[in-house]
Amino acid sequence: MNKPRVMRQLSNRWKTMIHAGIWFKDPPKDVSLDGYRIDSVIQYTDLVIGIYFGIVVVALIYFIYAYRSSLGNGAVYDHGDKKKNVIVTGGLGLLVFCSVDVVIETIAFRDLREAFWNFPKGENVLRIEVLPQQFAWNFRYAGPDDEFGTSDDIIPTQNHMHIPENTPVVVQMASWDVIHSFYLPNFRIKQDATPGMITAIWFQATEKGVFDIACAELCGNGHYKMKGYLTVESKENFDNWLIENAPELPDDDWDDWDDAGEETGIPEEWGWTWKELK
Ligand SMILES: [Cu+2]
Repeated sequence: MNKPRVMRQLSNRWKTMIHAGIWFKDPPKDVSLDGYRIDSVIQYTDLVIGIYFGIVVVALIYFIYAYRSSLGNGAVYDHGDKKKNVIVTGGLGLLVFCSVDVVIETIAFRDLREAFWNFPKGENVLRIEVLPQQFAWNFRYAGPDDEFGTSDDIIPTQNHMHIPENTPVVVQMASWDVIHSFYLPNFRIKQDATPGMITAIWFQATEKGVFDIACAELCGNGHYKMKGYLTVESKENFDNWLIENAPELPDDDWDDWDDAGEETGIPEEWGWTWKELK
């Protein structure tokens, strides 16, 4: 027998909520070189906090039971401000601080140094400029001259980014309007795109496939639909895709492109000179 539609919707909603609640039990598949670092910090935090939470709950239940009211056993009021109480409270606070904050800070800075702030350099690095707008993603590839902001730049269809597998990718981004955040759940990276400045992030795909690009910063009424698609493919397919998306170039004149922005409201020449990273 079919369940009524409302019931089905409700149970689907519950499934979604439960799924969201255990995100890190069943996270989006990690298909990146360094994503495991993020996962391990989160798993460590979850584990330690889970253990402490268990201890607190057990202690609470024990005290509630052991000191429950009974005949001839009145309530005792205690402000907990004796030296002994202060030492125990301070000590426990310090234990939590050292075993959670200090440890994850140490791991996080090691990961930043070794991976996330350690931008790859060299010939094989793919550079992409990203310009989010309300509510879409614009991408730009340097084209044959290897320079951005020139007329041979390759601008694919909005919301579609392609990269080759096993190649380091450096993304620089700026925003056309408000703050957006470039989020690749399967790569465990997220970076704000802020008006007036250029920010950067890098990653490397270890598997082929089509993955989500999400905006992780509430950027307006259409934030929810600001979705893009990242296709990871072989180097050969990627090169073909670039050729397919290459602009037709009558000459080097930007003026020919004046009308190009009619659809998106953004002129085609939005790119900037690549900012060399230290
Ligand atoms: Cu956005």
